[in-house]
Amino acid sequence: TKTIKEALQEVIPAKQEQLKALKKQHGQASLGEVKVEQVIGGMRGLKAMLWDASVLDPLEGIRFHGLTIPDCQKALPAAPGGKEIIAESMLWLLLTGKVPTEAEVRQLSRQLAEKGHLPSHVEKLIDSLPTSLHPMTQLGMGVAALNHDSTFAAAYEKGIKKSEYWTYALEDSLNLIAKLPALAARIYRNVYHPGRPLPSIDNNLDLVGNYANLLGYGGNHDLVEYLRLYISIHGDHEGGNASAHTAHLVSSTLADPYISYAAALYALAGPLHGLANQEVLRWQLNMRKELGDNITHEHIKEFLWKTLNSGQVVPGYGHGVLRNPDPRFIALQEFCDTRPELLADPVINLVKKASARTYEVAPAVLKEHGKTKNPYPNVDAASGCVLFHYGITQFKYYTVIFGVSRALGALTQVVWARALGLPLERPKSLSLDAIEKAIKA
Ligand code: CMX
Repeated sequence: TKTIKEALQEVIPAKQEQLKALKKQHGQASLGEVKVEQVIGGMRGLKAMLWDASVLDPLEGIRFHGLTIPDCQKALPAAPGGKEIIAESMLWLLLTGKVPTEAEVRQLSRQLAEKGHLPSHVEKLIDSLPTSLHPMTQLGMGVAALNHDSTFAAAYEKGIKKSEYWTYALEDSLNLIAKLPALAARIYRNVYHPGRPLPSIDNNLDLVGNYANLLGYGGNHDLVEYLRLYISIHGDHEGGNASAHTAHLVSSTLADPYISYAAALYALAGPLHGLANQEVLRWQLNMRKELGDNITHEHIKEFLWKTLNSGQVVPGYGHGVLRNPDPRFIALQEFCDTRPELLADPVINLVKKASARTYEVAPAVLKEHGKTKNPYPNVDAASGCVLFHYGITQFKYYTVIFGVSRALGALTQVVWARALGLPLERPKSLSLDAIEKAIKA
């Protein structure tokens, strides 16, 4: 059975050749013009990054190396006794472009579990933080402190050839992914269940199986499966999203994978990006508080208008690229729909119903409001509500789970950027006067 490093080593030379030929033969070819509205409008639609592992189509949504979410659900190995995609399968696909065998995935699970414990300085750091500090701030601090043991930083300091960068970037990236469950679960324990003992990592379990155990939910098979699906499909969403792009930018300075991903986590922690899943639940619970449990479409419509008229965004709706309902939202909704026993639970039902009903009303209201280019739900519209159903009710923690997931894609690109020898990212900026001058010229 191949290791992930061996599998990667096999595919790197062809990509290096492809890049070399593209640069040599078509370096001066144009991929389109740059409009003023793109420069002043957050670079929407600007083709300016190389990112191989996933492509986001505005109408169809995400594909990972050409595979849609339903394709991945069919092709990628699940955990023993499970059905959902697991993080290791997705990581293998993202990194190598190949669908792994079951044996390859089990080997990767073991490799990650064996590296899963935290160094004591990180445990001490996390334990010293006030429990009132936002869990995302804590996660970023823990990830940054893991760079104490960066093999990339140590090797760079000693002096290594450029062609060897990727091997150290891979080692750090796998170490980081392996340690995220222990770090994220320690934060959860400290903030919400102080003093509760943390179980040790089981080398026979997959990454998310261990994460669920450490969170204290390992006995809930459905929640473990939900977390596996959630973490796999949140793994990558093209290169331009704020968190992945941040990791790419920071690592282009040859900062090691730990501090590159710590920076990415703080981009994820903004309410227009990953923090939206926390915001959705806060908004949805406020709706319930104000309108009670017998919510009608008319009530939801009024509540939506109240949000919009007070100048706030409707969290969980809209997207920088997507122009249709997010297939990740659909996959998470389907997870619920196939579990009638969950839908029958009154607590589960309340939140799910509220989000499903909002979905029935919000697109028409947002279209009438007339601002957003995409009136449909994104992944965050459903993800937090389902965690709430299963008992993870502390919604300030939700983006941490997203943060465990996004490492899969963002670190894949850090490894590939080193394998392809991509340079420092450094776009040109223009002043308002310079833009005006360029238009007149
Ligand atoms: N509710 C109300 N107004 C919205 C809106 C929403 N859900 N989505 C967009 N708009 C508004 C924008 O604020 C903007 O208004 P102004 O012209 O006054 O600035 C206008 O519609 C045009 O925006 P857009 O081009 O459609 O969207 P952007 O690419 O600029 O922004 C996003 C995308 C996601 C930030 C935005 O849709 C939003 O704020 N959504 C709510 C927050 C959210 O759910 N974020 C999570 C996204 C997924 C993720 O990253 O995890």
